[in-house]
Amino acid sequence: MADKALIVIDVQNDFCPGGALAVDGGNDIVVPINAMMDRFSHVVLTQDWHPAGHSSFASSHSGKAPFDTVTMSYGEQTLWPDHCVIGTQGAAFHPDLDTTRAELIIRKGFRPGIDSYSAFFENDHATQTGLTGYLRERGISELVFVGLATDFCIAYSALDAVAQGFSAGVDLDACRGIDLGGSLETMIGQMREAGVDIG
Ligand code: VGL
Ligand code: ZN
Repeated sequence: MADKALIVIDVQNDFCPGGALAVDGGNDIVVPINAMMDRFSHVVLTQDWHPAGHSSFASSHSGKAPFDTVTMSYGEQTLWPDHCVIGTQGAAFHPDLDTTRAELIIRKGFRPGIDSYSAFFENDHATQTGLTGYLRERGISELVFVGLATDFCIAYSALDAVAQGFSAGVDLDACRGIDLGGSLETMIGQMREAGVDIG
């Protein structure tokens, strides 16, 4: 087994049915993801982790509704329902996710003024989470992404991974998407074009 990591993105209660930003079928991928872990020498989990009143929440912008967009200092930002608030049940991992194999848990989106879809960079494409350094120091160069949501956190993570020279794959059977205005097809196309191995 080469130094290959399974990167499990945001399998948290708020992205599963019944959660604040539920992704259709989000809970269906938990068992398949657990089963995949044995095929990898390393497992990393990410957790969307926002303070109350985060700037990506529609409730923080007067007159705005979830899924509207605003312009932030770093560019256009989609607004979301309040979700994954630090320390809440919604921010916890799905109770059936096997977290025992995880060597690292990366939390992202905790700066009040900036959102973070990617596991590597926040949405300004400059603020780093530390994941790149961790993987490089440990000699891990092959990454497979699974989790939620395909067209946001998975796509941004996989695109950043290839841009930084990692080999990156996405196993779509173990991902589910939000699909805002065709974003699922758009982002899958962008990943393919960038050289992400879409399985
Ligand atoms: C995500 C929207 C807002 C994701 C996180 O995990 O894809 N999407 N925060
Ligand atoms: Zn979020």
